[in-house]
Amino acid sequence: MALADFPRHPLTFGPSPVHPLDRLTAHLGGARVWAKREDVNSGLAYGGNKTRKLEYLVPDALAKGADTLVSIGGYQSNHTRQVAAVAAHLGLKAVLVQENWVDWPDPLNDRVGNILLSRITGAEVRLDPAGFGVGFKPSWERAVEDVRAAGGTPYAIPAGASDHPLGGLGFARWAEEVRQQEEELGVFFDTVVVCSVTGSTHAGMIAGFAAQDRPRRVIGIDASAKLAETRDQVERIARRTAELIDLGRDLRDDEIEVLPGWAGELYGVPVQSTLDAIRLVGRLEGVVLDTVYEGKSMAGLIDLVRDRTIPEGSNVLFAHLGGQPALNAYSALFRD
Ligand code: 5PA
Repeated sequence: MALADFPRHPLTFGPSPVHPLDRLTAHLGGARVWAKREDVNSGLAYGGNKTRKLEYLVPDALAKGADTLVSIGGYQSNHTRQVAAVAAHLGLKAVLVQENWVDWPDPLNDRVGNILLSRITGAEVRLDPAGFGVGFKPSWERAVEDVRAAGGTPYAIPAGASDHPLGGLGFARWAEEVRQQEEELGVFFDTVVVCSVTGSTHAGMIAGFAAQDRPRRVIGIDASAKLAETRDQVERIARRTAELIDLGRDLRDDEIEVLPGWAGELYGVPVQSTLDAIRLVGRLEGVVLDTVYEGKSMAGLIDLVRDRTIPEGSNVLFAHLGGQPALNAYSALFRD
């Protein structure tokens, strides 16, 4: 089936904006840097990359008669916040398992930011002490069972909506959207930089861009600090998505590129390069990045532009995937 034939339930405003980051470009003195803004892609609780993925899961959930979306993430998960808002928008319930993925000492970690928004939009939030891991968890399976036992019809959405048959479609479509925007802008983005953790954002892009004629480099920056697992997940989902949209060929290994170097030691804990990137882009552009994801992928982009891995003369597109609400749980880092 071609991508265009999959049912899609629009949850976004339309194509997300693309614009140059001219002051950052001048500061770095190399490739021209642009951003495509998933952080402002929807009116549902600030949107973000999961809102795009959910556009393809929602028709499946509705077709199956679901009345409750069940998902999982850390206390400050952006994904579960978007599931909660989408459920509210559709008149469904949401049950969210929120695990202690990040050993972060902020006393309001389980109160402010994303988890606050999930509560406001009506989700049932279940705090769970389990640590970071994007695989299938007993707590999530229990939540699915509980909904069923109470007479509901659950629809299970894995961490980041990634390890789901339709999880890669949202960003395969993103690739097509980029192609159209390039035509309008008269520019070609030879390099795309994207943050990768549960993998289907990056994987969907790989599958989507592989269907286009002009080759480009899609660089995933690992923010999980578990490189091998993230790379496996990206590869698996990219190949599955390529098959699903009838790409007609196998993906080559060199199309799957996840780089380590900016995640630090632990998922969710920023390092110096993360904080430097957040301050730099905030001060030069007025664009806000978060401490868990986008600050890390931007730190990668900055270094790759500086060291000419992304050559001068390139147009590099930074996929801004959202995530700012979590900053509320990191306020102590920005007091000075
Ligand atoms: C997330 C993920 P993938 O998980 O698709 O690789 O995307 C990484 C990513 N940027 C990048 C932002 C702002 C993100 O929220 N967030 C997860 C969450 O629970 O919020 C799935 C981990």
